[in-house]
Order: sequence, then C-alpha cells, then structure tokens
Amino acid sequence: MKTNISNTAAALLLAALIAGCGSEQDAADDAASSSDRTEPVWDVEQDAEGAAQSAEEGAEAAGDAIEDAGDRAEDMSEDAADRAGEMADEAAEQARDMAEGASEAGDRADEAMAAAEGSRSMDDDATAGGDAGDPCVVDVEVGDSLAFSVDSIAVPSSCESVTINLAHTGSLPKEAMGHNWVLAPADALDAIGQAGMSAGADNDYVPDDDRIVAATEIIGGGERTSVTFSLDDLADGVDYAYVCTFPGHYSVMRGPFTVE
Ligand SMILES: [Cu+2]
Repeated sequence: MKTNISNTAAALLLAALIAGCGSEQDAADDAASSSDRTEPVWDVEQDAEGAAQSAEEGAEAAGDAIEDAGDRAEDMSEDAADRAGEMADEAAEQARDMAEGASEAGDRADEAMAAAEGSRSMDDDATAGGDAGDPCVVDVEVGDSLAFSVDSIAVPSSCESVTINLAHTGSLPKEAMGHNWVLAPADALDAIGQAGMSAGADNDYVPDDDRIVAATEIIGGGERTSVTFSLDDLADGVDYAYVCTFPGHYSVMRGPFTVE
C-alpha cells in the first residue's frame, strides 16, 4: 500500500519536472523564435519568466503532493497497524474466553463426577448401617470379592420376623462369584460350608441340614434376593452366625447374628 502511494508520488514529481522542463524549453523556444519576429523583447522575457515560475510552482506542487502522499501513507499504515493490533487483541480475548469456558466445563465435569462418587459412597454407608426405617429388615450387599458389606448383624427381639435383603453390586456372574446368605448355629458353619460344595449349584450350595435356620439362593452381579424367617426358629442359648456357602467362601464370608 505504502509502496504504491510512494510510486504515485514519484510519478507525480516526475510529471511535474517534465512539465517544468517542457515549459522552460518552450519558453526558450518562444524566446528564440520571437527574437526573429518583430514582437517586443520584454514580452519574450516575461513569457520566459512566467514559464520558469510556473515550472517552479509545478515542482513545488509536486513536492507538496509527495509530502501529502507520504503523510497519507504514514497515516494509513498507522491506522492499519492500529486495526491489526485491535484485531489481534480481540482474537486473544476470544481465545482467553474460550479457554476459560473450556476449563469451567472441565471443572463442572469434575464436580459432577465427585458428586456421583459422593452419592455412591453415601449409599454404601447407608447399607452398612442396615435399614434405618425398620430394624427388622436388614440390607446386606456383596460384590466381586469375598466379603459382606456388614461385619455383624443384630436385630431386636421384638421382631416378629426378620428379612435379609441381599444385593450383589458386582458385575461377575453367579457361576464365578456367586453369593448367598445362610443362617445357622455358629459352630455348624464349617460343616455346612463343606457340605454345601457337595450340594451343588442346583441346590444353591445349601445342604439338606436341619440346623440351617434360613438361606437365600445364590445370586450374581446385579441381582438381588431376600429371605424372611421368624426369631421363634432360633433356639435359646445358641450362638448364631451367617455364612456364604458358595464353594471356597465359607471360611471368610461369615459374621455373628445376634438378637438383642
Ligand atoms: Cu460368597
């Protein structure tokens, strides 16, 4: 842009100079030819002076034009630089806004995940304490490991009946990581656990044994089951315990069951 304007200014100057030279030459020619003629000399001199003056004026005007063009070019390049700077600032600001928006979205995603984790762990806490609404209904969870969600179970003696809700929160099928909940005298758990393997999957690994008070079916990941029994079925002066009779689980998956 600036180069073009400078070129134009140079062309103007050149044109002015040529015009100036031409006028001087013409004036000289006029003077030379007029001396042959009979016209008064002072007219010729005046013509020459006038031509020279107009040439000077032309040159001056050309100089002014160059200066103006230069100024305009400078102004325009300054404006262009200003505009480019403004645009760069705006682009940078937009980029900053976008980056902020992205990081805010990331924060919100993190918060949502944290909230989800929190609600999950709160659920775990709730089941560990049993069913707060009814002390005679006990929620027990199992998963993809050899463990019940509760270390022991205690129910009030006032319960007409007791219900155990067993939920498998894992993902493994019952053939690989099945669990059940079986209530029996504490000193009979080993025998019942060993006999359970022989009973087989068709019997949910629960042997035919009169000492067993209550038993659920075997469940796998995502399944739930329950069993309800009367406290009248428990003999006085006997310690009871619950156990999982899935093969290999009875030695570690067990806990005391007490009536208070
Ligand atoms: Cu088990």
